[in-house]
Amino acid sequence: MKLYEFGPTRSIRVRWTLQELGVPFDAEVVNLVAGEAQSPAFLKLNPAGKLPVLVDGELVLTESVAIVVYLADKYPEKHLLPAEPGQRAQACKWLLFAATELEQPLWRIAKHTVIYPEDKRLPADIDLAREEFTAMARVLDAHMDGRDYVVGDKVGVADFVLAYTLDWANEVGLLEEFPRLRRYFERMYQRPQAPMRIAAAFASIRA
Ligand SMILES: N[C@@H](CCC(=O)N[C@@H](CS)C(=O)NCC(=O)O)C(=O)O
Repeated sequence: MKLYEFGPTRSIRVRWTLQELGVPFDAEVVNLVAGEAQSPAFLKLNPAGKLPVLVDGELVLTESVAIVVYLADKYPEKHLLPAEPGQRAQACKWLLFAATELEQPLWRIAKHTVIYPEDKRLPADIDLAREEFTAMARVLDAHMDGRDYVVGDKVGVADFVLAYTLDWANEVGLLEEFPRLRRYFERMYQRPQAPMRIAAAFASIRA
């Protein structure tokens, strides 16, 4: 298996899952800053020009959430997704919640602060996105009351995806009113196979 990745990006979710599974994999850095995701060779792998990409034999898979679900399914003995359909559906729900309700406003904040050229940035959308993130973080925070993991009593890919997404929120100062969520994602990053935190990954690409 080969993971195409770059520093602080969503490829961290896939690296985290691979490291927790303890399976061998190759990794290739695609330097987004240098525009390498737009090279013809990379666009053949992912026409969207985005990371992460996982190649496993004939399978070329994009979308970080789809990749972590694939990996959990490929190694069912590691129990990174519940087998029971109801519990599995809950895990999928939180994976989608992470990508659509939590990450989507974070992505808007990133675009309107650093990614878009200045003349395309909409400062008003930053405020809206912060409000939307906070409302959805409240939902997760209430759910985490009395829980160690987002579903059941075992760690799984939904915890890794949520922890990465909460680390991102923490980087933009959105977790100040959520000490329980801070404790949750920091506990996940204390796991021995956890990847680099986003701040450290940014520092590593600047070095
Ligand atoms: N929904 C996709 C998002 C992928 C994505 O936007 N990746 C970013 C890095 S985190 C990227 O490669 N951006 C390059 C670009 O937009 O040019 C996923 O979760 O995999």
